[in-house]
Amino acid sequence: MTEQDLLSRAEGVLRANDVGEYTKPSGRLYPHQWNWDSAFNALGWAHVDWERATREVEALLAAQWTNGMLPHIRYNPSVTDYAPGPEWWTDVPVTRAGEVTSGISQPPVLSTMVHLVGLIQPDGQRRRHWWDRVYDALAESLLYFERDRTTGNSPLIVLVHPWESGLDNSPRWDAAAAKGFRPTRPYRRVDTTKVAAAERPTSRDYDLYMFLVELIASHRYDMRSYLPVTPFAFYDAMFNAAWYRAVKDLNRIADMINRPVIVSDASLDAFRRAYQATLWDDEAAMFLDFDLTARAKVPVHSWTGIAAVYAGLVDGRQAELIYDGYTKRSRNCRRFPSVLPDQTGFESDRYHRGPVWVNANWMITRGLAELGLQSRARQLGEATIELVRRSGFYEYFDAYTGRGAGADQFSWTAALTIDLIKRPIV
Ligand code: 9WN
Repeated sequence: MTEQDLLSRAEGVLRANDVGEYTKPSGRLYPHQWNWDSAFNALGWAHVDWERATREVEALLAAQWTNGMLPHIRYNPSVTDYAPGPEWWTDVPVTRAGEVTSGISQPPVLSTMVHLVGLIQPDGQRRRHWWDRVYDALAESLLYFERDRTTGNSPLIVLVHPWESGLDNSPRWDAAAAKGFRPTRPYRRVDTTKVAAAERPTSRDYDLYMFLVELIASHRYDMRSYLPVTPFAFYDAMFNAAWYRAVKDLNRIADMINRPVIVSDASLDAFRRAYQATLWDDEAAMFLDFDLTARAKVPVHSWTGIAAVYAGLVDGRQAELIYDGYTKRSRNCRRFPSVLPDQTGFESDRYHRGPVWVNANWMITRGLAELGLQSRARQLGEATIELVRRSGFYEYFDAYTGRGAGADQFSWTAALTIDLIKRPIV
């Protein structure tokens, strides 16, 4: 298949999942609008229809809460074949009447994507005008985490639900799921009627997800009252890296449209020092998540441990050390597995427990290039395009065989493949 064919197929996936103002992550499995999916999808759209990219972002921003939080799902009220539906997230404090959303957020990559989408627009005036229009909402969405999701003296952000991590059934959450929490009400699952149950989270995982949904809703989404009592509170290394990078990118936008920066350089330095001091692990030679209830690092080595490369939270030397270590330990895998194959809980074809994901590869590819590690970035970018060319636009890929799994015709796989082809590493 030529590069041109791959590009037009990728565009076809976005168009097939396009429902006007937002792009479904996949036709059958994920019918609503998801936060970080839409951010990645906007970047793909920017290369083929720039106006459409801006609409994707603005539709997501319409779901913003009065406290600034951008929810992880913006429900489409006319769709009912997804669970859990909005009935589990009662009385959410949306800014716009009529919006229906979930009650947690997702990795905050949106400002980074908005920065890139803007740069793709050749007309400087149009670009700045758009940035100006979305700037305040983006700033609030990032400052929310500083205001409501930090605790004690640490500037690091607390994750309150596995769905928030975007990597729902990562073995990093196994210890929490093993505690046997269950919701008080029965719940239904729709996901396992659409793709193989063996590729999805287990019922024990879902018990934890639904228990936490009930707990968060019962605290009326007030994290100050929820944090002291929840059994699930983590400094997630990828989530925090995404926030740091988003703030830096929004600061760059601010500079270009003459707005005040949202977080000062001094605060960013303090964040970087806290990230290194709290999450770095010498023995693992990567970053680890931190469990606030156990007051200990989470001993699972996964790709979130190298997400600092995406954020520029490390210099080139430390990036090389982490990335090369990860590559060496997964040399018998496709590039690169979401969990290292020597870890307890690794499963090569189950969701976030080992398969290769295009968004993770894209984030690390871009991060490597920005740190000056061009040849590694080029190799990873090319391996990612090749995987998609051979296996199709799947949600994820078996870490050993590269077989596509989960949802087919998955939007961000298409969107980010377009970006990898259109903006090659130089
Ligand atoms: C729950 C949409 C989302 C992604 C997540 C991925 C998966 C949802 C689900 O799908 O999560 O939010 O139903 O399993 O884990 O990263 O945003 O593609």
